[in-house]
Amino acid sequence: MTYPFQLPKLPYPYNSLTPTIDTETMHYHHDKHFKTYVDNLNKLLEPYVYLQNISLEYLLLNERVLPFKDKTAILNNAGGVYNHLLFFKLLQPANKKTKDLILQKYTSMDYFKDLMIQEGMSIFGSGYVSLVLFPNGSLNIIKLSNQDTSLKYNAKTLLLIDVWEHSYYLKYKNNRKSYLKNVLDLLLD
Ligand code: MN3
Repeated sequence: MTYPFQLPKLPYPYNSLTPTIDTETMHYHHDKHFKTYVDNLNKLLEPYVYLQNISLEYLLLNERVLPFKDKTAILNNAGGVYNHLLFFKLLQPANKKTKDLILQKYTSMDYFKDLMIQEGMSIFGSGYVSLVLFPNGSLNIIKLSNQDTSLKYNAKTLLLIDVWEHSYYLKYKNNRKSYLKNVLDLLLD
């Protein structure tokens, strides 16, 4: 995936996650918020021809190649594109392998969900709570601030939950905890 980046189609119908996530939130989140990251990234890269055949992952992992003036904006928007790609892709019932790995380490699904909720609640401001598998086989819950990505860990992302307010505010208002609980039930039941 390189410049010009395209907004991918949502891999399932917009209404398929109701009542956990309402259709309007899905439209705003995918068609407006995600699209804005894609559009902004393209706008930022437009003047820099030398960055236009570079993959999203490379841009995020090699900030030394980025122009000083636009470095932060490029990282924020490239991170937004990378995270939303994963977020929407993973916003479906998890596969059996992921569930087995969770049970192996955490023993009980409810216990694991509680840990994810605690971590998600402890993010100050915006970000993501994620379950990643490190190359050495260790499974860990990590928190990502704003549009930081897990790329630096070279880990496989198994779960990724957006806790920016735009992911829940229309339906859940300020109740991030209830959003987290319902999303975890959707992913892991
Ligand atoms: Mn989002």
